[in-house]
This record gives sequence, structure tokens and C-alpha cells, in this order.
Amino acid sequence: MIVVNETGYLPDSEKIAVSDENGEFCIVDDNERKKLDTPIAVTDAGYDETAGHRVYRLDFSDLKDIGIYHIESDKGEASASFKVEPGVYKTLKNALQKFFYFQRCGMTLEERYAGPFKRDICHQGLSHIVGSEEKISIPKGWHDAGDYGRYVSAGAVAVAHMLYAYELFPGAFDDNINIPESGNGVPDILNECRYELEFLSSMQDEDGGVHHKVTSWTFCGFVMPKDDDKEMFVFPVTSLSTADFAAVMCIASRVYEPYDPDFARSCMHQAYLAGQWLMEHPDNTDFHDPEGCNTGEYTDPCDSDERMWAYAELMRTDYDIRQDMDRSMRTAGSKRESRQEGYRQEFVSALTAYEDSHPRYDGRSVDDGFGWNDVSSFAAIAVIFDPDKRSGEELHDRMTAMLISRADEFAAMQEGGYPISMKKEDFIWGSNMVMSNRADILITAALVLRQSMGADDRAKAYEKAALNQIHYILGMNAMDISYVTGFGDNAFKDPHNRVTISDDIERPIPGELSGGPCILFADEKIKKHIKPGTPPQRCYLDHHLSYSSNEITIYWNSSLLFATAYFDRSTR
Ligand code: G3I
Ligand code: 9MR
Ligand code: ZN
Repeated sequence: MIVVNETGYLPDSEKIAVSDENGEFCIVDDNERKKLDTPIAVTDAGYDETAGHRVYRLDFSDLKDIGIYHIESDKGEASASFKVEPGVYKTLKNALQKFFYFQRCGMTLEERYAGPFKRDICHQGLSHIVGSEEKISIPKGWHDAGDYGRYVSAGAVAVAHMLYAYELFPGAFDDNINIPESGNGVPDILNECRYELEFLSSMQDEDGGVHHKVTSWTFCGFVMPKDDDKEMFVFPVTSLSTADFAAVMCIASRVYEPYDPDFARSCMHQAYLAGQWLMEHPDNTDFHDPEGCNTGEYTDPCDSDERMWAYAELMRTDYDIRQDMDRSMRTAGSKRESRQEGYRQEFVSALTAYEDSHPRYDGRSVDDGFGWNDVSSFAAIAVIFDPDKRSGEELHDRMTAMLISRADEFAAMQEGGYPISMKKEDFIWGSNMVMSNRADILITAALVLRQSMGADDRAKAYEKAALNQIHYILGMNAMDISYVTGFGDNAFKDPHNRVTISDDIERPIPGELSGGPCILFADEKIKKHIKPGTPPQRCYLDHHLSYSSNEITIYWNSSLLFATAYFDRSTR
């Protein structure tokens, strides 16, 4: 078996493939149908316990000419094909982004944008607030995943991946990916995120608290969105949702300001109200599904990272100098000498609580802080990239150290076996997001090193490690599978997505990232077909019933979109 990134490689980057046996290898040019004499350096990287086989790394970085190739061995093995070209990740990047359009709730997907995946409008009824008689309208937003629920933390995290990517490397985003808003003078990434932000905005109460989710009481069957007629419920307010909401609304108020100042202002106002609610409710109001309800829980016993992120963003964004803001905000602000200082103090206490409950090097896997469960690296981004350093030097240095030490740990993990920053225990539900989040952290750390520390060699090493994570996802793994639909000779085909299961179209929607191998054995299908003790990389089934290894979801796609956009060199 020879496994490669089936989408391909950038001409100027390191190129690496993996074989499970030693031998002589050569590159074959697919167009010319001829063997090349480009050298391939083979290294025995030892036994990889995540894969269950010995790993030979094949370095073919000397291959720089644009083309389509594959690798062959003297034992008769052949890899999937791959491209080498500067824009090799462009189509992938746009498909990962277009995925969000296909997840839109409450909109007819027209043929001119959706092609064969056109579908009727869905979920238009009112939603019943749990514990009251009231029914309200919760419009728009993206379906979370293979189910049709809409969850605040999940949505906020997906939007954060996308808007931070936009803030950090805006040149990577195209303004015409064929969504209904394309061509309106606003980058499509902002058009797409706005569809979710408007949903999020409707989840906030007048007092600033934000409801956890809107879903049916139990998951619907395998039907198209329009045929899901279960009653929808708005579940209680939680500190987790309110904090994630506050943070993401701050980012939104910055990035939309040049395009739509009124919208930016209303985002800031809602963020402010959420921040006030958080200060008045210092305890974690963790969420658990009520009796009989089985939709996604997104439960989280620790809310200090969420609060840290919220206060970091508020500290950075809620300037008192926004004089034209709503009057109520200024009045409330005068209660403290400076609202900024209030946020700073709250930030410090959340950071301290987070550090106390997350001792490092205690044998657990390292948190990446870039997912729904832990958002501490988002907090780091908010502080580190604040041009005005409103946190002050000391906190700025502390957050920089947190991010860089995470990146160092991830880079160090790539030493033996597959060059991936993953330990055995990291292959949990959504392992491809763990994989991809770590690429995002490495990228962010590379940006910090380059921009403020001038450490170019270290930045390059982090970028190389981040690319290795992407190579794994796109095919360089023990399954010899590409985990993005439509990308690669061996792309997975049978996601747990209610739309795909019920739409009568043979192929899945392209550009969906699978959750990937999962050692938790959390669905009946995987329990039946995979033996306990199977190496983590192989605990995967390309079957729609294996939702713990083969579902798709917004914050997995957005995580990979972040990394892919960074490495797309076609537009810069
Ligand atoms: O945080 C612990 C970690 O400390 C521990 O080492 C590890 C091993 O058990 O578990 C970690 O917790 C896991 C948690 O995800 C955080 O990553 C849980 O075991 C695991 O069961 C949980 O899985 C989540 C799953 O829902 C079940 O709750 C996934 O992350 C989450 O992505 C997934 O989300 C679902 C929604 O509920 C419904 N919509 C679809 C969506 C995607 O499948
Ligand atoms: O489709 C559901 C998926 O989105 C969730 O991630 C998963 C875990 O909560 O549950 C799936 O729904 C299954 C339910 O939990 C049990 N009955 C079968 C449902 C469809 O496979
Ligand atoms: Zn819907």
C-alpha cells in the first residue's frame, strides 16, 4: 500500500507519501504515461501504533513540475493519483465553503446554485420555547450535520473558524463561489456566515442570554429537510452558548463594518448584552437533554474557556470610543471606570480558572482549543492579533506562549510513524477535526512567529507539519481513503447525512469532511463490523449508519476550510 494526498501537493512544498513496506519507488507521470527519474528518499519511520503497521516515509520533494502523477513500487503497488500545482487546493477550498450553502435551513436551494442537489425549503414553522407556551420564529442558519438541528455553540465555532480565517488571510477568499449572494460586492465567506449569524441573533433573549439549540425533541427519520415535520423546540439559555455567541458577534462586528455598518453595530450590541448576562451569571449552566430528548447535547462541564473567549473578544472589540453605539450601552458602561478594565478582570479570572482545571502534561491529550468543546485557542487569537494590545503586554505574552507551546507539542508528535500530530487516544468522535484543528493551530502559530517574532524557519516547520495533517485527511492514511467527498480517487462516498441518504442521487454532495476514525465504538454499525483493538486509524466505516465515524458537520468542514484556505496559493 502506498498512500498519498490524493488531491495533491504545492510545487514548492515538501512532498511526502507513506508505504507500509520497504522497496524501490518511482514516480509515474499520468499524462505522459512514463516513469520519471525524480529521486524518492525512503526513511524507515518505525511502527505506527495508530495505524498498526510499519511506516516508510517517501520524500519526493524534488518533484516540482506541474502535472498529474502517481507512485509505483517494485512490488507492484501503485498509489492513487495526485496533482502538483500552485492552485491545487483552490477547488477543494471552494467546495468546503459551498458545503455551508447546502446546509442552509429555511431556504429553497435552486438548481442554478445547487445543481442536482436542489431542494425545497424546510423548517419554516414556529419553534416552541421549552417550559412555556410561547412559540417564536427562528429563521435561517445551517443544519448542524447529518441531522437538521441548529445548535448555538456548534454554529458559533464554525463561524469563528471562517471569520478568523478571513481576518488573518483575507486574500484567500473568492467572491464568486456561486451562492445566491455572489456578486453583491461582499466576499462570499461573509455572505455565507451572515446566514448563520442571523439565526444566532434570533436565539438571544432580551436580557442577553442565548438559548442552547433549536431542534425537534428526537431526531427525525432519514427524510429530506422539507419532509421533517416534527415540532421544533427552543431549549434553555446556557452560559456556554451565551459566551460563544458574545465572542462570535464581536468578530462579526469587526469584519462586517466596512460592508454593512448597521449590521456590525447590531452584532456589537448583541455581544454586549451577552457579555452583561455572563457577568450576572457567573456559574456554568451546563446543558443536558431533558427526559426523552435525544438530539445533540454539546454538553461541557467547563465553561471557563468559553468565558475567556467571550471576554477576550469583548475586551478587544467593545471600544467605548464607538460613540454612535446604542445609548443603553454607554449608560451601562459608566457603571465601571472603564468597561475594558471590567472585561480584562473577567478575562483574567476565566483564564486562571481554565489553567487550574487544565493542568498540562498530566497524561491527557493536549487540548487544541479550536473546537466546540474547548475554545481557548480562539481566546488566544483574540488577544494575540489585537492590534491595540488591549489586554496589556503580560496577558498578550501569556496567550502567545499558550498558542506556541501547543504548536510545539503538535509539531513534536510528528517524529515517528505517520507524520501526523495525533496520539492513539486522539481518535475520538470527529478525529478528522482534531487533525485539522491542529493544522489550524500550527498555521496560526506560524503567522505569529513570522509577523511578530521574525522566526521564519520555525514558521516554515509549523507550516510543513500543518500540511502533513492535511495530507492525512486527503488520503495519506492507513485506510487509503480521502475523507472529503468528491476529492481523490478513493474519496469516501456514504456519509451519515439525511439529505444524501434520502435524495435519490447516487453520489454525495462534494466537499464534505467525514468525522473519521473513532475509537469510541459509539454506533451499532461500527460495533458490529470493527473488532475491538483495531488500530485507531482503522476504526472507520464508509457507511451512512456509522454516525460516530462517518457523519459530516459544519465545524469539521470549517476547520478544514481554515487550513485549506491558508495553503491555497492560487489567489495570492
Ligand atoms: O473530552 C473528552 C476527552 O477528555 C476524552 O478523553 C474523550 C474520550 O472518551 O472524550 C472526550 O469527549 C468526547 C466529546 O465528543 C468531546 O470531543 C466524547 O467522548 C464524545 O462522545 C463526544 O462526541 C460528540 C458527539 O456529538 C456525541 O455527543 C462529538 O464531539 C460531536 O461532534 C457530536 O456532535 C453531533 C451532535 O451531537 C448532533 N449533530 C451531529 C454532530 C456530529 O456528529
Ligand atoms: O443522526 C443522528 C446524528 O446526527 C447524531 O450525531 C447521532 C448521535 O447523537 O445520532 C444520530 O441519530 C441516531 C440516533 O442517535 C439513534 N437512532 C438512530 C439515529 C439515526 O442513525
Ligand atoms: Zn431546515
